[in-house]
Amino acid sequence: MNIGIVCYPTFGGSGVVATELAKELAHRNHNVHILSYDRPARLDTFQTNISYHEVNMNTYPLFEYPPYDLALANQMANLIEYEKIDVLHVHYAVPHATSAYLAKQILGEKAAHVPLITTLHGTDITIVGSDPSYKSVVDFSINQSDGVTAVSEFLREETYNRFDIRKKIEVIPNFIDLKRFKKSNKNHFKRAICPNGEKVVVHVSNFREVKRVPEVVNVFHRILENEIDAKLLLVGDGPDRQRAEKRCRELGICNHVRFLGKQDQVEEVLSIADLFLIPSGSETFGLAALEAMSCSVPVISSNIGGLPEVNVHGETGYLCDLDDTDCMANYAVDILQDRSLHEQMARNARRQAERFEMGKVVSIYEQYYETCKEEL
Ligand code: GMT
Repeated sequence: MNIGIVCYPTFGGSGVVATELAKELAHRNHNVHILSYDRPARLDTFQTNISYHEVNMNTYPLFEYPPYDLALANQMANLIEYEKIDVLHVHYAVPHATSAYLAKQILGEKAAHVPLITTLHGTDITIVGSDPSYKSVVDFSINQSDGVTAVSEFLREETYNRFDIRKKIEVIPNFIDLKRFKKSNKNHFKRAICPNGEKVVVHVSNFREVKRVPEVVNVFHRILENEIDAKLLLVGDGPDRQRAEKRCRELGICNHVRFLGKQDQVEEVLSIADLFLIPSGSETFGLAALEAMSCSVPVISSNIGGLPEVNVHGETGYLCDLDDTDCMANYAVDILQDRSLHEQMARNARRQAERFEMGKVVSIYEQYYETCKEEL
C-alpha cells in the first residue's frame, strides 16, 4: 500500500508512535509518506520505502497566526493525488483530522477511495480537543474520519464521554520494539553516574505540566529521606524544567539529581535504571512507562487514565492516587530495598511489555487499514 502518515515531529508520544509505525510498515514493503512540519525525532536514518515531506509554510505580513492547518490540507491533497495514497493515517486529532477532511473534500471523487484514519493519542481529547475553542471542530472531524482508533480503553471511553461521537472507536495500543528496548550492559555508564553504587531512579517526559516533574523530585526527596542512597536521572526537556530545578534547590538535593535533557537513546539510560517514576496528572497510555518496562524496570505511576492498562499494581510496579507523594515514596523504598521483590517485578515488567510487541500491534493497524478500505 501507499500510506500517508501525518504527525507531530516532536519527542511527544504521538510522534514517536507514528514514526515507529511508519518504519515498521516500510519494513513490510509498504511505501510510506510522512508529512510533518519538521523531521520527526525518531526518523533519524535513511529508510528505504519512507519519504519525508515537510509542510511548506508561506508567511505573509498579514498573518499574525500563519494558517498551518490550510498549508497542511493543501499538502495532504497533493500527497493523495500525486503519490497515489491508498490510506491517509493522521496521528493526533488537532488539527490533523480537520486538515485531512478538508483535503478529501478538495479532491472529491479523486479521494473517495482513500480512507481517512484518525488515531487519538491523549491530550488531543483530554486537554486541547476538549477546550471550548476547538471542541466543535474536533467533534466534527472525528465523526468525518472513516476510521478512528484510540490508544487505550480509557481513551475510547473518555472520547465517547466528552464528544458526541457516532463512530466505532477501535482500541489499538502503543507498542514497543522489544529488541531495541531491552536491558543491556551499560556498567561503564552506571559507574560514571553512580560511583558509589547508588540506586538509579529515572523519569522520562516532555516536561509539560501534566507530567508533574516537580512531583517526581518530591517523591525522590522522600526516597533519600528513607536513607536510600540514590540518584535521580531526568530525561527530556520542556516548560516545567525550571520548576523542577527550583524544587531540587529548595529541597537541597541537587547533587543527587541529573538533568540529562533530550536523549535519543533512552534505552541506554533505562538500562541502568532500578525504578521508573511517572506521576502524571493525565496519561492516556504512558508510552514512557512501557519503554521502561520493556527494559525490565518496575514502574511507580499515578492511578489515572490508561496507566492501569499498562502498569499492573503489585506485579509490574505500583499505582498510587494522584499527588500521593507518600504512597509513591513508600512503594519506591519497598522496591529499592527488597532485592527479590525488585527482581520479580523487573521480570513481570518485561513480560507485560511483551504483550505490546511491535509486530503484533502493527499487524493490527495493517488489518485495520484493509478493513477501512473495504468499508468505503
Ligand atoms: O504528552 C505527551 O506525552 C505527548 C502526547 C502526544 O500525543 O504527543 O502523548 C500521548 O500519546 C502517547 C502515545 O499514544 C501516550 O502514550 C501518552 O500517554 C499520551 N499523553 C498523555 O495523555 C498526557
